[in-house]
Amino acid sequence: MRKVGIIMGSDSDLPIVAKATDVLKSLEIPFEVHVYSAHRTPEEARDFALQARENGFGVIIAAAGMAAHLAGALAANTILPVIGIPCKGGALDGLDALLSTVQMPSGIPVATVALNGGANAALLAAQMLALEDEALAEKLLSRRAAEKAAVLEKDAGIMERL
Ligand code: RP5
Repeated sequence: MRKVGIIMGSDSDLPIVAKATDVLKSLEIPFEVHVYSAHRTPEEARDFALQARENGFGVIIAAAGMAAHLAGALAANTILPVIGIPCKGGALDGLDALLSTVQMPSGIPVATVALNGGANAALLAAQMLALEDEALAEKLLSRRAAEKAAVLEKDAGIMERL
C-alpha cells in the first residue's frame, strides 16, 4: 500500500496531526510525518513533494496555521492529491489559515478539510487509497457501520434523557 505523507508547518501543529495519525493507525495505513515549513524550510518542503511519488507516497496531508501556504506549496511540486488541514490559532483564530488553504487558484488543487480537521483529512486520504485497495475499503465500510450503530443507539435512548 502507498504511504500517507503528513507535513506540518510547525511542531505546534502536532495535536491536530495526532488526530490524523490515530485514524491512519486504526486503519493500518503506513505513514510518515515531517515538520517542514513552506517559509522556514522551503527547500525541504519542495524536495519532499518533488520526490513523494517515487518514495512510495500516495497522498499528502499538510497541516498549517496562519498564512497557511504549506498545502499549496507542496501541491505545486507534485501531482499526488494534497489534503490541507487549516489549523486554528493566531489573531484571526484560523480564518486566515482556512482561506489560505482553501482558496487555491485554478490548476493546483488542494482538498481542504475543516479547521483542525485531522481525522477527516486521514479518512479522506484513506478513501483515496481505498480506490485500489479492497481490504481498506472494507475497513472503511465497517467504520461507517459502527458510526451508524452508535447514532442509532443514541436515538433509541434519547427520549429517556428528556
Ligand atoms: C505556521 O504557523 C505553523 O503551521 C503553525 O500553525 C503556525 C505557528 O507556528 P509556530 O510559531 O508555533 O512555530 O507556520
